[in-house]
Amino acid sequence: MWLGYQGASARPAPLRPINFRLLRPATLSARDNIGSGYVAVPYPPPELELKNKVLGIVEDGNWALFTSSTVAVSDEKPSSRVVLSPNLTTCHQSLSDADVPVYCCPPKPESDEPFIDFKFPDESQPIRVRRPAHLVDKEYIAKYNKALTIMRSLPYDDPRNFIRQANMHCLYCTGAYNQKHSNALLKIHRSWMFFPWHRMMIYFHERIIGSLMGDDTFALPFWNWDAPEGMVIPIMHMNGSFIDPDRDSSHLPPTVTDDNYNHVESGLGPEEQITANVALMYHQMVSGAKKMELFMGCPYKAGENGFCDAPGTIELAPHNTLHTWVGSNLNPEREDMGAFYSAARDPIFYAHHSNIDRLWEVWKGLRGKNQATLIDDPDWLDTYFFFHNEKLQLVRIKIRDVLDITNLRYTYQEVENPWLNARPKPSVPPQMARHMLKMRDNNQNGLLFPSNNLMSDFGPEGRTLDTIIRVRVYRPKTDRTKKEKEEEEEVLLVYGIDVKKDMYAKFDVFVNAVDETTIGPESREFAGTFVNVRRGVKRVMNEGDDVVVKRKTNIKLGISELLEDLEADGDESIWVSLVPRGGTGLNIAVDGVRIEYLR
Ligand SMILES: [Cu+2]
Repeated sequence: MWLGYQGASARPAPLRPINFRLLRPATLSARDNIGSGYVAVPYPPPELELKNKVLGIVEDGNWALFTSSTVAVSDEKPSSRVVLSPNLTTCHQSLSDADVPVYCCPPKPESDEPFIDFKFPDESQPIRVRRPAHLVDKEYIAKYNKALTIMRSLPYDDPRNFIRQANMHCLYCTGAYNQKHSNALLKIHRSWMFFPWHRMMIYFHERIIGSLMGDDTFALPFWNWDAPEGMVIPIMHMNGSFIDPDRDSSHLPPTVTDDNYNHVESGLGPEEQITANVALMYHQMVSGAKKMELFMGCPYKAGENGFCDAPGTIELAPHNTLHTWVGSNLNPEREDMGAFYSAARDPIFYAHHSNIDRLWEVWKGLRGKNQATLIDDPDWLDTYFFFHNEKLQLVRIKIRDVLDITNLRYTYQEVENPWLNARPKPSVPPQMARHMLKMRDNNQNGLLFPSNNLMSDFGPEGRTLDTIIRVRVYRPKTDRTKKEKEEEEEVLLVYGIDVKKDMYAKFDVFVNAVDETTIGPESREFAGTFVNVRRGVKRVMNEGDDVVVKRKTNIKLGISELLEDLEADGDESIWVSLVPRGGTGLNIAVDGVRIEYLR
């Protein structure tokens, strides 16, 4: 017998919606207008109510009746495919590391609201052009600033309220909703949900701002941190309603962004930092992202078993790294930007994600017409979420709805992508490096392993990254033809990554590095990075039980091009170094490293 989720009973006793503010009482401000006793805008309109009742019950299978006040029980197994979606009746709180409740659920359960299905904006609407934040003019900033001020002053009951908007991210990053038809938590990071979910979020946010300023041509700016001119916190975000006091004060302008932030300062001068950032981008967008999954993240499907946990390149860095880089080092979890639950409280979040969204478009363009750039799996296409639109309606929107931005009536201003041809060079000439690595191989210095693939598996306990791990990894195939390489990307899989505590954790991966302590993304040996950003929650309270949300993670790093440049394509094994960063390695264990091939 299948037991449906127990709707309203799972909701915790009413907490003030913004209890996590308790973490930082000093930053409480009137502008957020939290919990004020406003009368909500009267909705839903009665004609919408019936539709909700119908659609909410039968949309993807033969499911029992769900309402927020009944316990749903069904004897029937789902008769059709179950797509990933939130069960809106299950919103629950979480606990931060300091045992402070994090509660970002809406004041009124979204399951009590009628919803409509998303419709594309009318084709007669102007195409809204998102421009680089460092290039927008004063008039634009003033209008946007005014709209933000209004958003902050709206009552918390109003889904357009600025903190309500921010809490949308909190809901879906902390696992505040269960998946529909399952007790598994729904999370939108570290998988192929990452790009589309954030596209939806900022799309609705943008439309709300446009309507508040009475300008349907309004488009969000993008923080162009992948180009030298944009590698600083945009000046517009240093004024008015764009300010967030909870940022790392040593990272304000004119400090150059560290797109591969190690949780400690890189010590690089501005020019070197820019070079490193550009090289990182080349790796994350070009050489390390030659297959869909490497860029988009792994397939994540409904139910416990379909869970996946291998993020795409851009999500790891610069996305994760810059979140942490912006957040305040004085706050326990680097709030605001440095923890997912609070990140969208900083207006820069939207410009950050606008650039992420742009890079998705750029990547599609780079892959060209002949190569698949869209996932055709219906489970992904039909995955849906709920957002409020500018008319305060709850909208159900599917991933398939947001795949063509022309349909959404927006675009990006064309800018130079300086990383496009920034293919890095090896730090040591490959012939010399091979010689030195061979010498190392012959020296029994305790760091070495025999050349067989089993030894790059560290066993069920894994190995802690308290120091650099160097391991020789066997390559099943050598000297593949160009065609074979195009068909199948050689992938370095670092598996069973166990981040023991929800906190910033990072290690970089190098191939055939002679001295990995002195190099970074500007060197060809750099194969990628793993970055864990805090959710800002320790436990998610689910159904009266604590659900342990920790689980092991993988990363997949595309290395075909890198191996060519390191002249290692004929070698039966390569040296792989895992280099812990920022003192975070004690908190990370890894089960092993191996080579796979990805079509
Ligand atoms: Cu996010």
